[in-house]
Amino acid sequence: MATPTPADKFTFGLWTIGYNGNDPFGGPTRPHLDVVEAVDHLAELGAWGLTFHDDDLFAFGSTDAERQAQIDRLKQALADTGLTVPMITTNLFSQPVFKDGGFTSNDRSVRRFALRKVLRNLDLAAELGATTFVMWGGREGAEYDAAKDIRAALERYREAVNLLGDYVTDKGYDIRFAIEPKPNEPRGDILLPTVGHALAFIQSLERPELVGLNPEVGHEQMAGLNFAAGIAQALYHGKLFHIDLNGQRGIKYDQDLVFAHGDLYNAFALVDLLENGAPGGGRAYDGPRHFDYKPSRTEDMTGVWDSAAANMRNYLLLKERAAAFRADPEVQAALAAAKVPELSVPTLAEGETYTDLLADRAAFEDFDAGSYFGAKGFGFVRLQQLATEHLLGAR
Ligand code: GLT
Ligand code: MN
Ligand code: MN
Repeated sequence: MATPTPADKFTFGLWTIGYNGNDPFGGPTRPHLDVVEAVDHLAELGAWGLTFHDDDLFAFGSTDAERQAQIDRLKQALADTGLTVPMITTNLFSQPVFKDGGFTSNDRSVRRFALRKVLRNLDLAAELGATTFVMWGGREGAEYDAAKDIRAALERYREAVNLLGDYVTDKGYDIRFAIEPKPNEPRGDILLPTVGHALAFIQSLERPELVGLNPEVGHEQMAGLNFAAGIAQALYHGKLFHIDLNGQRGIKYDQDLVFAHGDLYNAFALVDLLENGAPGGGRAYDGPRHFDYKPSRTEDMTGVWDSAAANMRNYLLLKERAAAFRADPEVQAALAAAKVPELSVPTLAEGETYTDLLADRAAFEDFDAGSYFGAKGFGFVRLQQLATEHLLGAR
């Protein structure tokens, strides 16, 4: 059962398996990975799709002919393997021209260039049938407070996303945007640093229905936040448009480890939420399970493909563990004892108003708050131990 098939909807960024090991302290440790080889290997491993930045597929500054040749090679590889391209994204961070950002650079000409780069990439997304367009604004930020007018930057961000919404609407493209938050790295502070910031920003847009989130495990954890809880809130607002799965161990640089190689408890909670978290049970999110990880630079190409497979296997193993957790009668009893289902009961009865509540003496005047629980606890620790035992395969 822990063998991936396309029905599992596992997808990988070309920049993930294609990461050559380059970091701020040392050069590449692996050769360049060609897109056709990437597609072939992913299909063999049971993945469903490939995602990429424009500059991953054809080098920045390519001629139209060079660009088209790479698009054609990709299309042929997709046709040969059945792999899909459900999402694409734009690189607005690698080239020196974007050193102060793309949509929010202090320099207006850079902002206009960034928009043109994205509009061109939207046409490619439509051509390839991608329905999600991710926007990670890694360079949209600053190191120094006086260097960036944050409110002006947010206004320019808004202007950009509004324009992109007009474009896909006028063109009739079946594309939605997914903003990917990150607190820092490469900028000292990045705009829209967490899920919560991005949710608030989306509500300020002219077409909020076109824009949602692409949260990444490690990015929320870099901010010390609970990723599964953030995903639950994104789902609550109907804004989980895409997801970047990987691993992170604590508040430090962006590790992009294999999924579940970081905070294993939170990975378990996340898979349980995605697979079993719909109201009444079942899948709470149906989109791609997208891995955005970096094979460590210590690994050779065998290690790259082993780590790609490990992402998918870990997801499926956690899915099995989560199913066993939910099916365990002791877990169900512990959930009930902890009153977890009771939180879904509205606090006021149907039709009840604050006037009725004020008249209800049992709710206040006669409510013995001081000794209500007596010595009785909720049993949350017992529930967590049951989760631990399922996670460890002890039940
Ligand atoms: C970059 C970043 C990722 C984003 C990618 C999309 S690019 O690798 O670290 O988190 O998802 O632009
Ligand atoms: Mn990351
Ligand atoms: Mn990411």
